[in-house]
Amino acid sequence: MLFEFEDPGLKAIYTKVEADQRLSFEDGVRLFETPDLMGVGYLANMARERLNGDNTYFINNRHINHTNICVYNCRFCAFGTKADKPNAYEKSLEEIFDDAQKYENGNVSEFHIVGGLHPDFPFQYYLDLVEGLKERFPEVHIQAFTAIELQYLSELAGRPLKDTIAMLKDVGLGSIPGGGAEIFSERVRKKICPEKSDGNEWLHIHETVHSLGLKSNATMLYGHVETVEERVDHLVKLRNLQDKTGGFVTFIPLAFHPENTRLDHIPSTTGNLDLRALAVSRLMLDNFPHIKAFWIMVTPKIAQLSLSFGADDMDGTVVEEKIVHAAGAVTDQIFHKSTIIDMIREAGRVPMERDTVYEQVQECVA
Ligand code: V47
Repeated sequence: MLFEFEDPGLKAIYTKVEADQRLSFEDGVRLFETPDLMGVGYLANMARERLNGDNTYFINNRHINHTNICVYNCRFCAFGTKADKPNAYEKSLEEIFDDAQKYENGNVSEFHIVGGLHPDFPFQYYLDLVEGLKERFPEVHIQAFTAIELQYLSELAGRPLKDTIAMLKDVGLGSIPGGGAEIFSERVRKKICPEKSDGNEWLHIHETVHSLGLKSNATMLYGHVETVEERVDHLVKLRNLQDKTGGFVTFIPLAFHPENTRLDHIPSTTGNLDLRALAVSRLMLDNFPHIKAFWIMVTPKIAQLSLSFGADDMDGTVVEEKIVHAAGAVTDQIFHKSTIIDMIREAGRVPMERDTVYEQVQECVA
């Protein structure tokens, strides 16, 4: 080993990573706590290159946030609002179909759809949304509705969760995004999102999704009131479910943005924590094929650096993003394909355009 760890305690973890052995809860805590960020990055890069080589994935996609009106009042969220507030909006199906057409004539690989839990939209709205997009854009994969939304839709439909997801799948739902996981710790959920279903329910919903043959992503919201132990516990719970179902494709650590939220006394995350969260995720989630640095969330600069700290995916073109921008994100909302490709190449990696579930993957040659 040529690399010199500043923290000699990381050598034992190096031995495990080199032997492709599973890391323990205590290893996860050490990786978050050690001052040796470069050492953590070195280890994560070993795991990243073993799993994905130099490949760095992105997708030509469009995010759609159909409404910000929400029955919940999560304290970390600046996006959700009430119908009588001036910033409230709700999109009709026709508006959404028009918006979908606006970027590249709808010639994208994925629509990524997430929204508030609207008090009045009927279940039929969601069926028509998915079905209408699929009819108009049959080639586009629809990744829609977080676990929290799915649970709410099942209540709206008055049907068991599994039937509700199956009905959405029948009209064209292709996979489920990773949102709503926040941090599984009950202590933290009580403080930041007391109305939301608990961590076990989130896991159960994804298990149900996987049992229906759909893939999904997972997230972790970090940088608010959670402890290091709670972050590691979150990762271990995801790893356990992935052992059971194999249905997760990508993990995305989400950096908390405090502005305009009821937690705005908390400082924004640092570059050190953003890189570390990605690196520790890569190391702990040995059974997740991909780790995504969502450039909107961590800034394009950190996303680019993170390609040497465990991440192998940069999300995509995005086009329109409202959730993190409501909470003060200063990043652009759109990156053209050529910009993403240049950033990946500049970081010494190989840009690979993918579909949502990495079934069709193509190296960008031009
Ligand atoms: O569930 C809300 C988070 C999520 C804030 O699956 C916030 O590929 C930071 O899940 N600061 C929605 N985060 C976005 C999401 C996502 C994004 C990109 C890709 C994928 C994927 C999923 O955003 C919410 C919540 O955890 N969030 N408010 C905030 N103030």
